[in-house]
Amino acid sequence: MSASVIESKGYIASVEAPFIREMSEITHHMWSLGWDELNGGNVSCLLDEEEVARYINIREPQRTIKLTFPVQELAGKYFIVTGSGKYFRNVIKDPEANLGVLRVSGSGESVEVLWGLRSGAVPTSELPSHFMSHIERLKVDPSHRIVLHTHATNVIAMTFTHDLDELKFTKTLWEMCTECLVVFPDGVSVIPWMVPGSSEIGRATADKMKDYRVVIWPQHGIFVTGATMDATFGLVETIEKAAMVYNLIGGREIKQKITDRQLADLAAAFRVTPKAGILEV
Ligand code: 2HA
Ligand code: ZN
Repeated sequence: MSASVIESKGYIASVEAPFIREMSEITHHMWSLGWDELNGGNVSCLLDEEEVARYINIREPQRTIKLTFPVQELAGKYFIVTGSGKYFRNVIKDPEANLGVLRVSGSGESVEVLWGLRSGAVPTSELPSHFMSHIERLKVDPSHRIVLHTHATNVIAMTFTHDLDELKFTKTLWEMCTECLVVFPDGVSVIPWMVPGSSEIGRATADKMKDYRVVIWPQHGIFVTGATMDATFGLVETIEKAAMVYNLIGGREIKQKITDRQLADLAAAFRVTPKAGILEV
């Protein structure tokens, strides 16, 4: 990555800021996995004011962008987000053009651009789903920080051939790799196919986020939340791996599988509580 440093009214807004570096690295990684073709995918991360202020002038916003959906609950909060129409492939080469650091205004009706989104760029088209998901996850998990959307290839493929009932979908994922139940005992949720970028898909996604960290968008991708980039990305990796196994064995004779009794034993051994209504033991 370039070590360029941008002087801004006495502050040093450096692309070496840990939160800018983390976003640059994770988007590059996701692009390398083939999940984020073209401008597919978007990430947002809640930041602490003190951390932002160490690298960026937070007193003089560069411009304000009106939101089509008010987010009073997030007033005054800081985020780093990917830009609308921006390619994950390019973030690492030019973070300032492809990422933005925002503060939600006091009224919750607009965002102030503090850094990045160069040349009039705007935040991700999925900002409604991101912001509404942040609101719901913060209510149930004070350590929540990240919302990540990606076009994970095998998850998308699985939504063509598998029943979209979320309990059945979760059970199949648990059965694909032993690790799955331990990593997401709370399961995955699924919404119907909807037009992306809309407030409607944002509301449907956020509604699921009251009970789940994961929402699958059929024939589109996956929305995942978490407290750290490692945990959030690791969750996507694990689900995508299970979906890959499902797709690899699809249509072939199954000679043995993990039984419900074995899944229950696994949960007991790792002290996790499987989502109710899935295992029959
Ligand atoms: O950012 O992934 O869902 C492009 C998308 C829309
Ligand atoms: Zn998408």
